[in-house]
Amino acid sequence: MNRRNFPASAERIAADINALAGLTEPGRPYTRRAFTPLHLEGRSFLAEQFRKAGLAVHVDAGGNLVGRRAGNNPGLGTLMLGSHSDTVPDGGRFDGIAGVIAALEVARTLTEQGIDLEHDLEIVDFLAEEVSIFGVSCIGSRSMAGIRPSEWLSREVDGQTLAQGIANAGGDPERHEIRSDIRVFLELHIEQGPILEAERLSIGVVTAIAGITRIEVKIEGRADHAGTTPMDRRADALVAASRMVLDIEALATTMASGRAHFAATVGEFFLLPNAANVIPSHVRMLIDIRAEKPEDAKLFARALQKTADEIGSASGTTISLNPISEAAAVPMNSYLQEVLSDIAGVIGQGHRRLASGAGHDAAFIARVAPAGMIFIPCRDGRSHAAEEFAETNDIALGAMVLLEAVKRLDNEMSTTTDAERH
Ligand code: HGY
Ligand code: MN
Ligand code: MN
Repeated sequence: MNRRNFPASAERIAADINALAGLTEPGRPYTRRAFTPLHLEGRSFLAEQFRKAGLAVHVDAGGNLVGRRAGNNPGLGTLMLGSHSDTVPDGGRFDGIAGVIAALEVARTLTEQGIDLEHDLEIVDFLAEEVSIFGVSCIGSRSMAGIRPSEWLSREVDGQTLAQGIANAGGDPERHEIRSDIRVFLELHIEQGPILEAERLSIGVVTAIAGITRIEVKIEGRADHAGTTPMDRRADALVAASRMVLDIEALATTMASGRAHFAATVGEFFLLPNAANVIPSHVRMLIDIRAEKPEDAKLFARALQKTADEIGSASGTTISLNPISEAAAVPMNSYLQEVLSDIAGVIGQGHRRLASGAGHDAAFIARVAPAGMIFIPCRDGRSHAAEEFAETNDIALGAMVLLEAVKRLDNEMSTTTDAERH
């Protein structure tokens, strides 16, 4: 299928992505974090586009924006497409957003082609997929799966709790809207890695989403005068933290040389009192661990504790490790991988299967429905940076794969009661 007569409109996709890119904190392209007024502005834009596409719009209890298109036979359940529109700070214009807009383009194209589905179709913008200002992620998709921890609701930033943030987004923090009617969930996302571009492939079919463990490290040293305190009588929290960061990088590099995907990063770091002439007394840092194999995450956590004990005693500091969140690795539905690979083989310009080192809402929706994901290439594999870039033609091609998958699965699942999908 040559790209010129694509039913999906690359121009429309580009217009939507650019409109959302314009909703960013001034001077911080691109920053539209969940639970901020800018995110709500982005939501209003999306709701308007959903309505123009003929979708009935609502926000569910979890704070997810949902556009719904009734099927001819609603008793069959719902086909769901979606991703997220919130960004990391100083992030990109495509991470999550490409998936929401591609899903919207599927809905538009179905209407333009006059196609009525048997199943209901839903397009979803999940709330707070990224690590939000509250330090936790996938708020909306965890709620849809009924597993958002209630103790998270009281997390507070600048006088706003997570519960209030969910309510401000239109949700109801007191309850989950756990879905049992979703027959299939499909998510398009930029790869956020270099493989598809390097191998000149247009579609990646995701095999599994790596597990994500986040551990808070607190290091307590002793504030002292930087000029008078002898070097051998210090309890310098920053020196201890620096040794830990280098040990974390070395251990993760060793583990990443294995066959399964592994990565560990210290991306969040706070230092007190942060004054030139005071020996640092406190450090708080967050470790983000990604493991395709659960046993690798456990092995790393044990080695981390050993390193912390050794560095603590050698530096006279107290180092504590506090697990913040732990999400297991999630395999994508094998039948959906087959369907997406078949379709990519017809529509795409080369495809392959690959694991995702990034986390996605699909990892949580997979708990309540068969879930599948496709990746499209991104320039130099960059993401979570303003340089993040994806070609709108690639997004349109991915949207076509989603469209063909929706049409095929709608047909298959309305003619057989129990096609092998799990
Ligand atoms: O952090 C992640 O893996 C995703 O981009 N939220
Ligand atoms: Mn992201
Ligand atoms: Mn994302």
